[in-house]
Amino acid sequence: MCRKTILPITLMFMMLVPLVPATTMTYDSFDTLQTETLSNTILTLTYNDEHKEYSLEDLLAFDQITGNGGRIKSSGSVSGPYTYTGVLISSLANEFSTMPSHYSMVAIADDGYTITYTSDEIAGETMVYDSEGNELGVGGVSMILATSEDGDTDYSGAYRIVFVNDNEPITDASLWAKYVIELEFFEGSSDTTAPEITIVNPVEGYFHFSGIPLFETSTDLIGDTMGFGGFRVRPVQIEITDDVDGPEGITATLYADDIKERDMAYNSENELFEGKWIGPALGTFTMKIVAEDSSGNIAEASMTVWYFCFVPE
Ligand SMILES: [Ca+2]
Repeated sequence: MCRKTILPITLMFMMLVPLVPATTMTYDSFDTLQTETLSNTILTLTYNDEHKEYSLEDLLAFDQITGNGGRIKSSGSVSGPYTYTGVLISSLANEFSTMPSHYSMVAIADDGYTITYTSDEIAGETMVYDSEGNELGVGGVSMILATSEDGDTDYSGAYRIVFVNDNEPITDASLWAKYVIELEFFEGSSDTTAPEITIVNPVEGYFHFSGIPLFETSTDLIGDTMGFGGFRVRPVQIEITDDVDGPEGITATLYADDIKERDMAYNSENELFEGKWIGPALGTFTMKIVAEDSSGNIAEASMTVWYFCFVPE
């Protein structure tokens, strides 16, 4: 009797032994599965130190936008247009319930390269060109993170930020971040640097007739910089540069003794902001220029000008 019962117990024990490594194997497989899931992450979204990770499948679960778009380099060479499908950047921003209505973004590439986007650019307010590189105007395009180019999810530069619509808009290649792995959002603006202003006209220390600098004044005159007949034929001209904004993102205002003279307009031919300073007045004025970028950073530049004009506006 005794020997008969031992055999089944021994058999049962022998059967149990392989179960131990089998259980370990199950855990190993589970770890591998988890690692694979993490390495499937193609995009991280960051806002206020909160990170969210997305696989391609996750991105494809968003509402998809399909449109056409090409890019133009500063050299003038055009790539595309191609057909892109992807997710609106604003849809990605909305993944954070606390995202304010006004936000900016930094796109980070796999090599660490970054591109900063203003809220205007995220809303598609960027210059659109035709296939010849001629400016057509600002806006009318959607900014998306493209999950496919011409139907291919494994395209060169994936995943790119692109600007598309139903036509064939061409936009600045400098805004087409490629190999993007992370989008970091900021409340308001990440741009805290004011524009830089260079006064081109009037020319300091010159006598101007109707705005045209004629000759250098000698120091015993009424003022170093003199404007006779206002700045009409040649307006007040300034050069403004900004770390983030192009001219369409900049506003410039001309003041005389803190009284607003006018808004200055960008002249794409000489790439200067211009504004006439006209109307009857006589005396020494502080001419002041105030420039503001799209993030609200303000710069000022001023010049003392002896001004005389008797012609009405
Ligand atoms: Ca700036």
